[in-house]
Amino acid sequence: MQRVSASYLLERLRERVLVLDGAMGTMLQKKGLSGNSEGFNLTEPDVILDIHRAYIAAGADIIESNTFSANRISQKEYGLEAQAREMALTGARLARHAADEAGREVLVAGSMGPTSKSLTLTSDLNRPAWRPYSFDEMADAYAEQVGALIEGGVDYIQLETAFDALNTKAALYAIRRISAVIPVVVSVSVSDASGRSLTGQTLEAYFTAVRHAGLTAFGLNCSLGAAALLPLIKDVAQWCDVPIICYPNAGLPNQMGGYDQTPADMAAEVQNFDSLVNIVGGCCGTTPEHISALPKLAPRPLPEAWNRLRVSGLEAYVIDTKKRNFTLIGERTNVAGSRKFAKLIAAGQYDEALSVAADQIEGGASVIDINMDDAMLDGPVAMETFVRMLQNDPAVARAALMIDSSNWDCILAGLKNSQGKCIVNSISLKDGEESFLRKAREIHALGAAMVVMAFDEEGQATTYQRKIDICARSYRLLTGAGIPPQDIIFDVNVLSVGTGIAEHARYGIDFIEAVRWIKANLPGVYTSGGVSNLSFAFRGNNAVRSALHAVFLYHAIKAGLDMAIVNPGMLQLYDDIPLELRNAAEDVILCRDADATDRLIAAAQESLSQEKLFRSPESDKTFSTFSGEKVLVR
Ligand code: THG
Repeated sequence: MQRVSASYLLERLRERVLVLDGAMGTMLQKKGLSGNSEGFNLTEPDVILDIHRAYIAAGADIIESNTFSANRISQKEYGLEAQAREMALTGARLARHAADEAGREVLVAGSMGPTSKSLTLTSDLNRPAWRPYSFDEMADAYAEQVGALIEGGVDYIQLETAFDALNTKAALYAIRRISAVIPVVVSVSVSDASGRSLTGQTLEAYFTAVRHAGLTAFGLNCSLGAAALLPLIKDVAQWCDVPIICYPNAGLPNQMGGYDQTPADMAAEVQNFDSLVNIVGGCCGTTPEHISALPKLAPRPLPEAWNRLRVSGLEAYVIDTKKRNFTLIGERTNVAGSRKFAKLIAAGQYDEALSVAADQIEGGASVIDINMDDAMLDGPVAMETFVRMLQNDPAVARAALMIDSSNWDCILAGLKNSQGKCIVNSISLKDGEESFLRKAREIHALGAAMVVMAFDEEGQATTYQRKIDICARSYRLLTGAGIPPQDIIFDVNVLSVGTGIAEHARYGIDFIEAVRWIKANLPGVYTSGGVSNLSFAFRGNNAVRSALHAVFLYHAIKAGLDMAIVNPGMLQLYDDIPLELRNAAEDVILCRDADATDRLIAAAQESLSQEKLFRSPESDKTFSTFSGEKVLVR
């Protein structure tokens, strides 16, 4: 039974700054106990209890269980993985016991460290895509620890000294698998004063990647002393929409690796955290004397919750529709959409394949669409390898990822190997409500936003009415299942125009009008589309293709389109298109009259002869759409 709820904790944090205890390891060392700290829960329980009591006597409102490394992965280094659960359970019980005998409210935080293994960085430079553990193995180890901590009576879970957001996501995934309600705090340790995680993320990118689990607080511990953490905490306070926690070391380490900042000196530095934090305490080198010396601080007022879509790679990216920053998603890292990329992946030339991603970022893409759906490839393996390799190239890793596949295992492979906040492309009602909601919940549990296609049990929506009906139904189902509206991106199917087939004539305008309806009627959601689909009938004629894309985007953005999957290298501005071509493209997209397509084809031939470009005889006759069927081109 959960003792305190997240809303109860939030109320306490609104009233005043709660004081967290200080270091456990420092106190064990002072008592002559070194080595496997968590092992002392089993062999020296009275010593652990006395340390908890000393911190409570020093005024701590929260004590942390001595369970930082009480997980199978960390304990394996001592050959004690079989005892990990017992260490976690006993550690939680000892802290609970000390808190319950305090005679006032003392909360117990169940401490969980990051393990010494990274899911994001390789530990073998000769094998850049190799990892010592998979996401699922790490989540399983964490699940065992969380189960024991909850059984032992902790009030909430504290993921601390976190250095890799993918490890943190595995922990959050494990926690939420076991309890939907237990409050969770995430505290990151940065590698230096620049404020990046060990794996290279900014703190904002990190927070963006882990926020989905419903955090009770986010902040920083360890790393540096309070003075050096102050500018980083000021940064966190700019964008963090949950309470802030900070528990610094006792200054910077001395030449022996020890800490000798006095309680008074630390207290003076912590004074500067006034109105910036909601939980404060101590990390390495701090003692009960440091904790009792901490100054009384005013709490940071609780900020308003985010309601915009934010994604991240190494850096955070806000999709802010009000500020009209239309977002480009690079389409070329798609084995079905680029022959060049497909060849590189088939040949295992991942480094060159990464340059395809880098070029798109150079061309203005903030998000990279990755698709490995090819019958000749093992999609999940190719996805895992590409996403892992990507971490080694900071120019590519800085962008957010859109994981594009019709194979669910391939989507999971992308999400379980990305440290940032991704977008899944895509889910739909194609296989019914149950499968739709199961996938949506899993995507949310893994921390990603999702593209929802206008597709249902009857098939793909091609008309305005079907597009908006399916999106309205999807919205009701998803928000009812707890998916935040800002993590929903509707794609109402960009279909090929100018094919000469009468039923295709309204494809452009119906997309645009459906986007307008969604933005007016489904609050909080985003819209996207794969623009290059629009012009498949004009393959080989890039002048016409990019004119169609530019005109389409011009009108779709005015109707409220937030982002699009595009070839960033082939974008043109509306105003730069030759007038005759632009008018013809506009007539087709807005479906102005029955002859529009003929005029565009004439303009196309004109521009083709001008550019001396010729299509091959085969590509003149047919083309495949992305849904697979062949369509005749006149
Ligand atoms: N919606 C969503 N996802 C999508 C699409 C969509 N993913 C796939 C696709 N549609 C968007 N991506 C592309 C990628 C490439 C092309 C079109 C759409 C393309 N490629 C060139 C061609 O076929 O002519 C290939 C050129 C080459 O080989 O270099 O046009 O709508 N959610």
